[in-house]
Amino acid sequence: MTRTSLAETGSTDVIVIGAGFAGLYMHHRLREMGLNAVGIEAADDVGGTWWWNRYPGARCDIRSLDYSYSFDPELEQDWDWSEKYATQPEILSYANHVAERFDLRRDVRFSTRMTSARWNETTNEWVVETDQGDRWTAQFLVMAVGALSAAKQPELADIDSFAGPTYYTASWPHEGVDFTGQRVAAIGTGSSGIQSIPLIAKQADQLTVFQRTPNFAVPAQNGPLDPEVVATLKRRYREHRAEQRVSYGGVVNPSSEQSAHEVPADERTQRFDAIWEEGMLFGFLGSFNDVMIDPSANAIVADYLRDRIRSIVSDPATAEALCPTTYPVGAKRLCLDTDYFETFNRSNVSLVDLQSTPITRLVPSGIQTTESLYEFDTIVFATGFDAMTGPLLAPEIVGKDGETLRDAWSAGPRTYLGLTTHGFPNMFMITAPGSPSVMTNMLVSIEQHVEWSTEAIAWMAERGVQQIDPDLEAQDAWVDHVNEVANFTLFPKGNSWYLGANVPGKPRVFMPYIAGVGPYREICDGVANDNYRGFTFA
Ligand code: N01
Repeated sequence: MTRTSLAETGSTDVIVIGAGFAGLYMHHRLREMGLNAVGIEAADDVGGTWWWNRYPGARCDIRSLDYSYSFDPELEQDWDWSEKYATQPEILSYANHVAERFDLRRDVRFSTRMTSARWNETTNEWVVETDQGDRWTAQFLVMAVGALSAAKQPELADIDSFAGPTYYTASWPHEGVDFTGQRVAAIGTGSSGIQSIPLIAKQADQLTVFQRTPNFAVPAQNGPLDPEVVATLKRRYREHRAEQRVSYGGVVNPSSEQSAHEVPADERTQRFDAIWEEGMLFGFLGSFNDVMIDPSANAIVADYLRDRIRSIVSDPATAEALCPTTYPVGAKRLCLDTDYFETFNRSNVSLVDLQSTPITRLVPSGIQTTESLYEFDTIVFATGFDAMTGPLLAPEIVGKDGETLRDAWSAGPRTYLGLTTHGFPNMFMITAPGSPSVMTNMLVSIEQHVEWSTEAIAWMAERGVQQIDPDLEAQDAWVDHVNEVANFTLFPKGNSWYLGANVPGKPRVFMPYIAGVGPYREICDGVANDNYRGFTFA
């Protein structure tokens, strides 16, 4: 589906950047409202994160029955997921199915990257340019660019000097990679590394994992979905969706009203065992009501998860190196794994702890650490993303008075409700900083953002209003509130991408709003019902 057309110029109602789950639903809603839209997408088809991240083992860490659109009751009845946690190919098939079912590709220019967007104060329009030479104008601009879509190169000296092939999990070759007979290095042990390492280990001759910070991981306990479970859920899917919408994380998980200190140790262990056996990733964070607030409650969960690592990994030194000790559980995103820790018991797998022996540089034959030279045929980088702000700041976005978004956010992102930012009128952002986004089931958050934004557009059309811009005071108050909620918890207590800590020089600001999707939805609805309190219309 590579683009072959010549540069296009034109005018439309809304320009939508991105054709992942957010962009697709936005196109659907806009069409239902009778508005014209032009979509711009860098990939050559729909799917967003699921189009790019094709590394072995890539799968969702939200249960497949939850990680799907709720906007169409027939769609959710017709589609069948095969496993508890869906694989990347299956999720991509779902995105393709939705695009076909609702004819959503029609308005999207694929293989096209937005390079700039400028607000024209005379015509009250956005002027968007692309790397294909297109120039589109529209009253509204929707940035549906994803939160984890700007891959990050690791800061390693002489990174290009390695003579063999290198692969990034975030832009994996579509034809796959055969590691048979190879000596492979994997750098990075976040979710992407933890999912891909067990499968690479099964194929490669040798695998060496370079770990800078160990992560807590919980086994997916994945498997085929029980048809009975599916049928039962499908019978009450509508109620289930309603529960998701008012939940904390966009999934319906039991959460405890008890403090970890109120419960005897053996009862706590039973509860943790049940969560572990169930493969309920975020169940650990809600296992007691103080896990993400009280360091000593958090330490109880951390001790349990470290004991699990020690019980799985045979070599005590390797087990200790794999145990996270420098941050609370949940302060770096919890990972969902299948046989990750077990992989270190294989004779062809070894671990290099970069805390004791950092990488000094790459060389043509491999990786040089302060201690040894390791020689490889191939290197896999699972080194993460410039999260949340990266995709929004990559193009040049220029708002009122010629101010760029990069300047406006030079000390960190500033949004009102995580949906809009002052000085950039008529620009809506889907799952941006200041919204629950990455802390939640993204499908639930995406639907809420798309619905809120399109309802605001419809409200403006009914009143003949041309321009919406959040007030600086409302935005400042929102940013303060987002920080206040975050600082009440332990979430900011790790060097995580939530904080931008993984990108050298990036302002350290806790970006997601962590009060939960239910309370957040109430706030957004309250603002809308109060005639869009905090916004100025022109
Ligand atoms: O990225 P990460 P990711 N030298 O930033 C290391 C979502 N996701 O792609 O922790 C050596 O978590 C870095 O080390 P450190 C999910 O939200 C979901 O794995 O910075 N190492 C870290 O170990 C997830 O959280 C799924 O010290 C370097 C790793 O690279 C988010 O995407 C699957 C380095 C990066 O881990 C990001 O996950 C995959 C260097 N110079 C992703 N630079 C699901 O299951 C970085 N590292 C749905």
